[in-house]
Amino acid sequence: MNPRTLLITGANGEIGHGLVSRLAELNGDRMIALDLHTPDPLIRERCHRVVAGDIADIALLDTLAATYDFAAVYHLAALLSTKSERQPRLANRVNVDGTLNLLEMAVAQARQQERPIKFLYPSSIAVYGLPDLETKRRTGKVREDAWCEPRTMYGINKLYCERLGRYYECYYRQLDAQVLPGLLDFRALRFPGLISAATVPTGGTSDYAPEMLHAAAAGKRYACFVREDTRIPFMAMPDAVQALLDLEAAPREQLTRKVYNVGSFNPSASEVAERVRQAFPEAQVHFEPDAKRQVIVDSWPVDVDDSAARADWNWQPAYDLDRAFEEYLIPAVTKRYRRHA
Ligand code: NAD
Ligand code: AKB
Repeated sequence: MNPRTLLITGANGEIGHGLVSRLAELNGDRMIALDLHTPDPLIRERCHRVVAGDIADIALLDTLAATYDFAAVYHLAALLSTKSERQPRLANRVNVDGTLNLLEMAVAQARQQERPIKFLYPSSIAVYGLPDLETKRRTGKVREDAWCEPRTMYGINKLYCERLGRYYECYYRQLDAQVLPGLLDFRALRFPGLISAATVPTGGTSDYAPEMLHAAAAGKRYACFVREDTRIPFMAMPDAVQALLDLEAAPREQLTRKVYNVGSFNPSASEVAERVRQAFPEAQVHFEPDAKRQVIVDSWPVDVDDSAARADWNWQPAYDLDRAFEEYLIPAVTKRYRRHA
């Protein structure tokens, strides 16, 4: 069988690192990596081609589309929530206009190749917006269609792009004389905060958990910017990558939704600190909440109801909280910082 060609935007980011490494282990897919910043050597050696460029650059996307027949697009490039809140117009340009450019490119490719193109879109728990802590606690796990009232630019961008994906798959150019349905096969996951042992996040608001862990492993003090009782869902990076691959591989007829919640574990910030202190007894973690970032995290749910993903495509995380820390995060970050010492 000929290798498939995949376009991965934002390949130099946290998920990009995990996804490119996993795909390289798995099969012979040809990966074309696109990122604003020149992807690092680890990405370069695993990809067929790496391109340093902007997803806002339509001429660049046209050139890529003229050169390759993509079977799937993993569209990871984005500005995350804290960065987006600081530069909302730029966020809209990257997160919305950039996504629109990729959707246009994918539909044009599907027409040219006369087959649907899969479009994998990592959305976020930031699409939810609980109005206050009491409602957040009372609500517990949120279902996909509840509380979609985001209060951040990033959350609004993500929710809109989920809907753009549905539009491009189901209603694209619906007034044309000849409507061509099913050109795009859009599939989105609403990820919780992700924790990777290999990379340190930047620009997100769930970053306190991975930052705490990496700081402790590196022997640095850490001031956690949320309260001890803050609780949102998290996931270990290998599970996030697996979720993307499993959703991509799922037979289309089994999917009852375009957008799925996926969850794993949901420790409070003090429970994360406890795990970190158990592994690194010298860790210097203290809590110094930033009132404004706190409001954002407080508007995100305590957990997600991912029963649709479990029923439709057998989603099941490999890592619960214990396994994530004991078998993945602690051993891998210890090794990482020992190597860097
Ligand atoms: P990241 O910030 O680590 O990576 C994003 C990458 O996109 C970066 O390498 C950046 O250089 C690139 N990028 C930014 N603007 C670009 C542009 N204009 N053109 C080309 N590339 C550009 O983020 P990540 O954690 O890898 O997240 C990937 C995706 O997953 C994002 O869409 C994010 O919203 C989503 N997501 C992440 C998390 C998480 O906790 N990490 C949770 C939910 C959803
Ligand atoms: C962020 O904090 O912005 C991301 C996310 C939860 O989408 N990590």
